[in-house]
Amino acid sequence: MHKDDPATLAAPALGTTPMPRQKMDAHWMPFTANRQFKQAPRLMSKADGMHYWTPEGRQILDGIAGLWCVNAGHNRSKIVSAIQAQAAEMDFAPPFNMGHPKAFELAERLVELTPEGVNKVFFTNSGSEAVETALKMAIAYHRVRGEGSRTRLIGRERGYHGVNFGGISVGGIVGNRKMFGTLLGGVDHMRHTHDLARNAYSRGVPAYGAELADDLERMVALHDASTIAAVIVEPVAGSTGVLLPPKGYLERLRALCDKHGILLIFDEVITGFGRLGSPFAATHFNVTPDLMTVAKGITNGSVPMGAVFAKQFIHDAFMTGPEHLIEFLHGYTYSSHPLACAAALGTLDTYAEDGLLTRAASMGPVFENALHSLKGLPHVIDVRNIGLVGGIELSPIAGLPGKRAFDVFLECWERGVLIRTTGDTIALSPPLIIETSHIDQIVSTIADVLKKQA
Ligand code: PXG
Repeated sequence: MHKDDPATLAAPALGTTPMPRQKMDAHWMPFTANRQFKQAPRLMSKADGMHYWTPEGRQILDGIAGLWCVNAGHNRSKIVSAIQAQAAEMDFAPPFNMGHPKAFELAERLVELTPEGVNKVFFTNSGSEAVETALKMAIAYHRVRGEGSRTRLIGRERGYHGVNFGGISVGGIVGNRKMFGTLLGGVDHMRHTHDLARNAYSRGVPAYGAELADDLERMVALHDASTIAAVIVEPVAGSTGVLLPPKGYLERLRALCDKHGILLIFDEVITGFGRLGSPFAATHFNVTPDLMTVAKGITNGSVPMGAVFAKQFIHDAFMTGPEHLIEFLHGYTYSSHPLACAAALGTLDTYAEDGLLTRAASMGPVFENALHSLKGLPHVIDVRNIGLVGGIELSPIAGLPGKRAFDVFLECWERGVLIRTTGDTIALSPPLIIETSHIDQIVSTIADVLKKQA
């Protein structure tokens, strides 16, 4: 390529040859401001431990574990070699009416971590697929045991359950719903639990709002319990801007579900695998749902995989009828894909060896103190935290919601720290291997950027 070719980018790669500017027209990027991105691309081409590197060799500290998934940090040797070995041994095995050993081994390993009684694993390839699977399982469960009128699903305002039709129907993020028609019928929503007036700057779970779980009683009063199959909530809501459950809220929801024969689904796609300082939110809060959805951290983000964990009784309800017939007509070509299973086994080994499923409990207080030091800085209106999850809510620029936080994100990237923003909230979810020096770098970078924005 001639050096004057306009497709040659000025920035040299580590002081050597200029990087050719990549063509970017064809790729329609997911959940991205495509035009903004393509004007000033943010590319990553290497990752190790707590860091990414850009193609030019700039080091970026990962404040969000990729996207809430790289809990053990990047490029972990056990995971890498497990994937490499599996790719060479067997690329694919059909998952329907056939099996491969690692799928069974992985399921057994996973149920060692789940709460008592949650001991069946159904594999998917993403959190969104896990959510669809759990919703279908819940409705079908009631039908197979003779209560086919229980078809209604209850979600919550501001909930995020992936992007498929079931997930956006029970979800409560308006931007993700409004473009896509009438969605699933027979869905209703409880109120969200965000309450800045009563709970701003709580450390850990907020004190006020457990009574919001009683919205389920209102749903029962309106629709009757005999029409309701399940309630789905994120125990800690991530994508909407880090909303923690008020003290006692999840317990109350569990009790109401029991009272009315409604299944409780915890969407643990971001809380699973150590994020809160315990293997799952269910184990952290000591509230056991009937179904749990997971993804992301199950393979440390290395190969796509999700799963639904189910209580024994749900599984058993399906195990009737002639034994040669399929009991649950659902599954994906890539359910329990060999590469994903190998990656997940390497991931569980890594988590165990490094004690990562509980590390957020010991690092949580350091993280909490650092985050709350941002109180009083320009535009900060709340700081929320639990385990290694942090939310810093900023006051929006009048008429331009989301812009303030997005500008902070862009400036942090320039300063070598990857954060995530949603609306005007900065969300942090670093790899669980994080050390105090990394926490200091993330928080001081955000602080400097906020001061500059004043
Ligand atoms: N449920 C929950 C609770 C999630 O957080 C999904 C389901 C969907 O998972 P998949 O694998 O289909 O993407 C998620 C995904 C963010 C962010 O910035 C979070 C997610 C996805 C994209 C962005 O908080 N979580």
